Amino acid sequence: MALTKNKKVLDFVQESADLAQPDKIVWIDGSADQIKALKEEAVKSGELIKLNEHLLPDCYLHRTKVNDVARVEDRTFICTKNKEDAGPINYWMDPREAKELANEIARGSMKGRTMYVIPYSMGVVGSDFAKYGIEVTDSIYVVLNMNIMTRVGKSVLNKIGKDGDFIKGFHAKCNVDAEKRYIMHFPEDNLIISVNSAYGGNVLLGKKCFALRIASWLGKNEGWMAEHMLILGVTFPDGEKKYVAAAFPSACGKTNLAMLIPPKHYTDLGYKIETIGDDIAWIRVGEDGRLWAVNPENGFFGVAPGTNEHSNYNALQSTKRGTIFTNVALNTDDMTVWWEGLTKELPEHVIDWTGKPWNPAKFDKKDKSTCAAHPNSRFTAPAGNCPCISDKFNSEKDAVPLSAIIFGGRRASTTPLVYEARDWNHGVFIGSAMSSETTAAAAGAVGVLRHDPMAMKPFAGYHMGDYFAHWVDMGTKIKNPPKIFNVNWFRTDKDGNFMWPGFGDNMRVLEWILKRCSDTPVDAEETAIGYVPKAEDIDLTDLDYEICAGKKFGVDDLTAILTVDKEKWAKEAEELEGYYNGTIKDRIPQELWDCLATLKANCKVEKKTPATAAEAPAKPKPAAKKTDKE
Ligand code: GTP
Ligand code: SPV
Ligand code: MN
Repeated sequence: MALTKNKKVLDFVQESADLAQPDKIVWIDGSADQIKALKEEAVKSGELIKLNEHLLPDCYLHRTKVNDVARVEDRTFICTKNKEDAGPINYWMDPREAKELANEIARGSMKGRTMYVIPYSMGVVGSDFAKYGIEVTDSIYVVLNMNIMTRVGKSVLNKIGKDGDFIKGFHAKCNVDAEKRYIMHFPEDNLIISVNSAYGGNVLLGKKCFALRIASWLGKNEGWMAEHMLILGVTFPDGEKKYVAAAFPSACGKTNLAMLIPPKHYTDLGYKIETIGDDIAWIRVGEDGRLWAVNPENGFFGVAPGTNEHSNYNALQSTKRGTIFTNVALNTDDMTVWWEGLTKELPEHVIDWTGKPWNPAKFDKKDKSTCAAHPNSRFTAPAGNCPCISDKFNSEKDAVPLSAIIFGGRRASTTPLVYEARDWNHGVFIGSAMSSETTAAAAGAVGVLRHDPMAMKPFAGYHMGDYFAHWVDMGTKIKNPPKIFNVNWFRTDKDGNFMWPGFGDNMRVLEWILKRCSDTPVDAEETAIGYVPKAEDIDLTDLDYEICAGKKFGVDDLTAILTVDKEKWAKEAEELEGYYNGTIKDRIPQELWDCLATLKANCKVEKKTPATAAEAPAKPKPAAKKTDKE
């Protein structure tokens, strides 16, 4: 029975049913009984495998089709009336053609099936930041994941009320045909359509589709920001708390940084980290002229491989109950889960992510096809499970004020461990200049260096140049802006070893960042690219990291990864100029051209004080660089 009298909701559900022709419509009320019954049904049909109730209570394993294991960027479309509005970096389709195509694919596709209607909230229901959505889907997996990742149920319909607005989301699994897979966004109609997938970011429509692509569009028009950022809080030994947001591309360390456990040296001093979010931040300007952020999600859709007790204890703990695992391996000895990096020893009796027995003897770390778990296998875990979740996370009023924004990516060379922007616009420039090696989070080649401005390349719902301009414009509205930094945990030596320990030891960098945000900032070195720490100001106490066999990390190694190589940066600037001049050109704000000119000038001449005067950028050279390994 329909759970609302809202005509717009009822019309959307009816239109969806008329198209897909399900046998049955079930409204998700969010009750524990209903969710329990759906889990039982999914176990019966084989869609979910029940895991060991004693070791992993209320946890399940799901395997997707092998052609459906990640976001599909080349099948993701922004469907605006004007192609220009979607911009050159997004794939675009005419909205009328897109709807016709989707209708053709989805027509009758739910025959013999049930269509579930999921009312959900991004943000705490009823809070100032909250926005609501209705997703219809024929997948129980989607219902159960949305129930973890968002706030679901009747309370949402009550808030939408009799004529409130919401984002419409239509999802039909169809035949999971990769050739007919489309993830379509209609920002002008508050509509998302997803067909022929049943995987994560393609189908949990509250996440990337709504909370980033549609929300970034709304944010531009309404004066706020939707970003691919984690949010964390740091408590200092004297009890003071500061908050930080960080944008890293997919599978580049947001979940890990958000749940970081500081080295013992720091916990002994009294430092503490709390998590507010690990993937998405909605950010507004507060009355005090600072930026305030919330995490609109209610769970973590985290990367499984590499997660273990030592690398990310808090994430692992989060998966111990009420979790759905996707495409990890099944340990049949005790019906628990396994993935590469969970334990050093390889378990013997394992079914791999495709459902076949796995032979540990054939496992070769360098050959992903021998892995038991898919490299983009994930856990969907309730945020409330996380041992270090912040008390601000679920509170109706509490956004958190940001002291710092951090950008970062996977860069084998060039980019130092950390550096600080000279001011807001320079920070925006640094974000716009981000490049990172691709990961398994999206279909396609892995390890290819590509531009991923602000980690939003796959997620900005409109023209990238206008998105940059929005950032610049926000800067004019923030009286007390956060400082902006860039980090790189992924520098490698000539043998491909990571030169920085990363994970918990990133606390050492975080401390420097926050010391730069204090009223009496620690000193820094002004370089061609911004402010870089003096090596002695990063605390290496008790750091015990072996870069490669027998070689322990020392101050020299720190100095090496803090060095700014002007020659490399001159090339970087030239390559960036090619990117700017490529497709975004006309809509790149002048402020960013000025920063580029400054960077070029700083890298060219040996000067004590870096130049700040803008020079006209030289004629473009097309971008050619494909890999970062030099
Ligand atoms: P999405 O959920 O895809 O947006 O990813 P994310 O940014 O949350 O990435 P996540 O924290 O899950 O990290 C993904 C991968 O990066 C894992 O394989 C981690 O082991 C690795 N990683 C994270 N932090 C570090 C680090 O500090 N150093 C190194 N070397 N690897 C890291
Ligand atoms: C990402 O790819 O950035 C993710 C996973 O966080 S997904 O939800 O699939 O987009
Ligand atoms: Mn993400």
